[in-house]
This record gives sequence, structure tokens and C-alpha cells, in this order.
Amino acid sequence: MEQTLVILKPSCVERGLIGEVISRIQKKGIIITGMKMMQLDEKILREHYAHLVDKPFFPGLCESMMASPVVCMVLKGADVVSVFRAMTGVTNGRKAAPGTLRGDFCMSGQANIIHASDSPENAEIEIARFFKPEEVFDYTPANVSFIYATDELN
Ligand code: IDP
Ligand code: MG
Repeated sequence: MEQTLVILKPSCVERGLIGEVISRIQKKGIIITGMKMMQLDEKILREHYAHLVDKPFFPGLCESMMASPVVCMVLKGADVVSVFRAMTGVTNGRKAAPGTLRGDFCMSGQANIIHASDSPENAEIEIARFFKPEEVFDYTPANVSFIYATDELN
């Protein structure tokens, strides 16, 4: 099954929203295969946000991402990259649709509570950046046959 990398940003951790996000992930039927707290630094953020290093808001983005520990997760599921991006909503929380995590829980374009990988290829790169192989547990929960039809499992 596909994997994605999720980061619960300081705007999620500091506002006490970790449980809300994890609850939605689990209620959806997405499997959490890795989870840990980390304090990010500028080195890892320059890699993770390489596409944004030249933007004027990059220093502020780094500061906001280092303001507290974050929670990093690896999620597993069929089409989980696109499924979880849809659950996350668009970048700016003020524009994100109600019902999405950003739409329901944030008001900011920067402090938007969650990072979620945007493609399966980037997900694999990001998982390797934030997790050691032994920190990801590729188990299958006992209820999986009630989450998917048999022909959806591979
Ligand atoms: P995404 O998180 O929805 O994939 P990206 O464009 O990859 O959005 O940007 C990464 C992060 O950089 C965003 O989640 C947000 O925290 C921050 N960011 C993006 N655009 C802006 C901006 O115009 N102003 C301030 N922060 C921004
Ligand atoms: Mg992005």
C-alpha cells in the first residue's frame, strides 16, 4: 500500500490539536505506521522546503516550524497521498474547505497545522528524511478486511 509523510506543525502541537488530527486519520481507516516527536532545525527544513528557500517568507516559515517540537507520522493506505492531501485542504487555512483539517482548525496560510506529502515519489523521499527504516512498522491491523474490499487490498 502507498505511504505518506505527515508533520503536525508547531501550530498543531501548541494549540492542542494533535488528538483531533490523529482521531480523523484513524476514523478514516488510514493506518499509522510511524510516529514520533522531533525538534526540527534549519538544516532539515532547508531540505524539506527546498522549493521555498528563495521565497521572502522562508525565514518566517523556518522560525514557525522550529517554535516547538513537531509530531512526524508515516501513514499507510490505498491512494493515501491524495486521500490525505484532500483531507488536509488547500495551503491557506482561510481558503481551505470546511470539513478539511486546515478548513476546520486553522486561520493561517503559514501556521496551517499540517504538512502532507504531495506525491508518492516525494513521500518516499520525505519518509527517508524524517524516519529511520526501523522506526516504520509495516503491520496490518486486524480490522483491515472491514476497511477495504478484498480486491482493493494489494
Ligand atoms: P503545502 O503545505 O500545502 O504543500 P507548499 O506550497 O508546499 O504548501 O508550502 C509549504 C508550506 O510553506 C505551507 O504549508 C505554509 O506553511 C508555507 N507557505 C506556503 N506559501 C506561503 C506564503 O505565501 N506565505 C507564508 N507561508 C507560506
Ligand atoms: Mg508542499
